[in-house]
Amino acid sequence: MQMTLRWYGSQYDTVTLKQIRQIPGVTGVISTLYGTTPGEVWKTEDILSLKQEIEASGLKLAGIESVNIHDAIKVGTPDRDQYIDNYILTLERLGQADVHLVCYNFMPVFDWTRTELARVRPDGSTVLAYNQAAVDAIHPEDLFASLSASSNGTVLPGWEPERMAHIKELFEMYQDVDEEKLFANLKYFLERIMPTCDKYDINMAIHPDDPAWSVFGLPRIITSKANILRMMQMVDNPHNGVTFCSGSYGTNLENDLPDMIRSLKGRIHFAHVRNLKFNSPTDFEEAAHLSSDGSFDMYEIMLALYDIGFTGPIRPDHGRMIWDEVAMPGYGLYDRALGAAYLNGLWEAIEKQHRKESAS
Ligand SMILES: [Mn+2]
Repeated sequence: MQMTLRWYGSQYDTVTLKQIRQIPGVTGVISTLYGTTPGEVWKTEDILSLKQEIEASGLKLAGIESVNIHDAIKVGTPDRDQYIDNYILTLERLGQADVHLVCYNFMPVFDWTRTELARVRPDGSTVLAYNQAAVDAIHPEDLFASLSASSNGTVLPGWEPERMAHIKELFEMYQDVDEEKLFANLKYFLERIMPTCDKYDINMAIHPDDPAWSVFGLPRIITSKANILRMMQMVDNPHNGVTFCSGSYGTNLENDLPDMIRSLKGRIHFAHVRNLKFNSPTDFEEAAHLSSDGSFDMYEIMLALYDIGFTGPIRPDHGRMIWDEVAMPGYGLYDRALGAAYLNGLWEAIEKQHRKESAS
């Protein structure tokens, strides 16, 4: 595996490439062109300048998170082919720039949903949290207002004000889209882009829906082992793969994370590894990465990745806000650096144990 950190670019991120470079074992970053909007064709010069800036710091651009999908593609409106053509052009330019990993999601309207961005934990750190009763009691527009008020002045990816200004129209667009239609539209999209992915060896890595169930009555499909295997089989190409995000699949306690990882051997192209602490099945908060701070066995998750021969980029995911850092919620430096060091430690132990066992 290659340990990476997500980086939002020098214009948007409070964390610098120099800081990331100094985290032991981190060799690359996962980034994107944050100024772009879904549906737009990325400019080669912008891709190359992002890549050069990262490489000049001694890091590698390990992949893109995300190239977002225009709603026309998810809804399947008549103009979707134009947007898929644009997506293909972006993929070609990324491939020509030697980028081979693209993370994306297929969630209607909202990327991820949390009800609090700074819930205080017993140690005084603050974390993102989700409470289903709070979601059920709020209108989506009000949720956006309350989240942006506590985002420390940053723009939350997936919750951009331009996008949220059209939230009513977005909900109307998805009115007739159910899970089956969403699956069909995803299949259509993947079938069209796969020849380009084959040509440039681009691994597409779909991010699970977060949380892994329907919110605000919108359909959600990338939520469970059965659904993700259905998606792998419906377009059975190794470039059609997964971002295994423990914190997103893990929102549903029925998902057995190590078992899911093992069932996706060869199709996990990217991993997000973080821990959650459940107070009830519908109320959780984002804990430190350490197993004992949350509800997941992080050793078993890393062991499963090791067992399937995972070699792709991995990153710690949302971190707690600690040591008085002010940053985008979930994306400060300190706790993600601790997360990276901890995951590297688990990996080293697993690797050495395995080597000892195979030598004896
Ligand atoms: Mn994730």
